[in-house]
Amino acid sequence: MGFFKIFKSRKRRKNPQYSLGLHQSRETLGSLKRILLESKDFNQDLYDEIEEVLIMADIGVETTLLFIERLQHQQKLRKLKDPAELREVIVDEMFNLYLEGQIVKTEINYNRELINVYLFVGVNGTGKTTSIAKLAKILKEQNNKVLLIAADTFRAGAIDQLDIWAARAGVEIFQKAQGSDPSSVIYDGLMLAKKAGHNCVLIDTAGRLHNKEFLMNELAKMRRVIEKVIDYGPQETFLVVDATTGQNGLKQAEVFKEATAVTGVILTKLDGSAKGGIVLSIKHKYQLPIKYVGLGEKITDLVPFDIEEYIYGLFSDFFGD
Ligand SMILES: Nc1nc2c(ncn2[C@@H]2O[C@H](COP(=O)(O)OP(=O)(O)OP(=O)(O)O)[C@@H](O)[C@H]2O)c(=O)[nH]1
Ligand SMILES: [Mg+2]
Repeated sequence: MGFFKIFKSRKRRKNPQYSLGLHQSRETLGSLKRILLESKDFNQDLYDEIEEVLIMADIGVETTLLFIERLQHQQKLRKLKDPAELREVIVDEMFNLYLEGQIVKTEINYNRELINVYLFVGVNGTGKTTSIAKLAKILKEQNNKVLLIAADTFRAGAIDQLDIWAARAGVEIFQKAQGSDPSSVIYDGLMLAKKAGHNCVLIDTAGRLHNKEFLMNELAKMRRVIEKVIDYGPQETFLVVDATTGQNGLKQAEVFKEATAVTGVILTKLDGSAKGGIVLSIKHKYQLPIKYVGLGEKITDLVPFDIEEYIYGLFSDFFGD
């Protein structure tokens, strides 16, 4: 049985945060329903229209073309008569596309016995600092002793901003003066964590452009410092991507992947984006798992990525409710 039927029959409880957060993307992809219901047969115009919507939803040209091929293949295989029947195929194939390839592990790497270091990187303004606060709160509620390290010593106000978020999350922060070498802040912060027994350390870094060589080199240095203090290195290096920047945002993924060993993506601002299809591009093109998604500005608006909730959130119109 495909995902569509399973989901329909299971009557699974949906997470309302996903449905709310994805409303803009759902409007984009929701127009597929009208296109399918209004089409009389499977002609090229129909597939062109589908293609246009998928590109608008930022699934990306490459992934969209592959996706359309799969729809056409399934249409023949399942001997479909009515374009409306493609709703089920679209949902099933979205699911398949996400799941295939490398194993998709969405939960974060975590070991109760170790100091878990999470490094956050990304371009300016993507939501690194906010996501750190949100994740800190989640980890704290799971009874971890959490420390934030303010290694964005570059932007004026960045340390104070993290300080405010630390207070909101109810966790501790390690900071030095603005302008300090970020690697030295990380070193001292990790030494403190070792001494004081923090088991989760979240490191905020300055937003950087992926074409600024010196900033990218700095990331490599930060990593070396982490490995010096904690020989197994960071449990995760999260690339924080702003969903509203769409495919442009994704170009960063490649460069950041080269500069440092990115282990997963935190996709923010999905609530303000009509480009929810970006999830498929990230997985299909860059083989990076999405670990969390940001669905709003509040401290509780970070949720673990869940492909079922996500596809349901995008296509709930297709399921008839
Ligand atoms: N709607 C919405 N806004 C978000 C989300 N995540 C972050 N933001 C907003 O995005 C803006 C930038 O967030 P920051 O956390 O400061 O981003 P940053 O990556 O740390 O920025 P720099 O340190 O300047 O590189 C803030 O106004 C946040 O409230 C989200 O999931 N949804
Ligand atoms: Mg920041």
